[in-house]
Amino acid sequence: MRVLLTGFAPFEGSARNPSQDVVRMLADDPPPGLLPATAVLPVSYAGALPALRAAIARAAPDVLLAIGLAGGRPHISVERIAINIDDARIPDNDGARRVDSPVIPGGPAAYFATVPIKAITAAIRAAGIPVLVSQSAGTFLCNHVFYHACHIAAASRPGMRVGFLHLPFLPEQVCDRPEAPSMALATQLAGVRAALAALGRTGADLRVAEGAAS
Ligand code: PCA
Repeated sequence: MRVLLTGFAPFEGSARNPSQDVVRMLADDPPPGLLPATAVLPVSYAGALPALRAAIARAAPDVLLAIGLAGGRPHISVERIAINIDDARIPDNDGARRVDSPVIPGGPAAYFATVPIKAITAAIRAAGIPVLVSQSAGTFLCNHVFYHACHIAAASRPGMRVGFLHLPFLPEQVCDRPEAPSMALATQLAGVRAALAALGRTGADLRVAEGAAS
């Protein structure tokens, strides 16, 4: 199984992004039997897609697992759905801001992740790490890249499965607001390792409920 892991650069004034840290650590110390290709994408509407395309062309992956930060969530999120909208509270790292514009004009309203999200969630939970299936990857660069990745798979790489994980803040990112939830880097890394192990084990997904009641 050829795996491409992507993370994102820091954004919104922070010096860190746990997705970048985790991807770099997995490049340096890959799981047994898996040599993932890795890339850190810029938090930039102009730059993210070319970087993603280049990484996919280089790696020709069977599975693309993209990873980003969802600051404020207390758990790892296994994203179910990418939607065709950019609508951001903040500008990207180039100062560009998008409000209510489609990621791809004329594209489908949404794509579902094509990795087994329930099996991944179960594996992360079995490792003792807080995790939920998430029904929204937001409407900023993470959803933007997730949508583009799904679109590339649908349009030209039918063999490539696509998934997205959102990670919490690192403790170092919330020192000055200790009420904000965070998760140690080692725990985040263990969660992504558990997700990769699940990808290696399963093609079909588990049929267990994870959805929200409201
Ligand atoms: N998180 C942002 C963009 C980059 C990242 O790591 C998001 O959730 O859209």
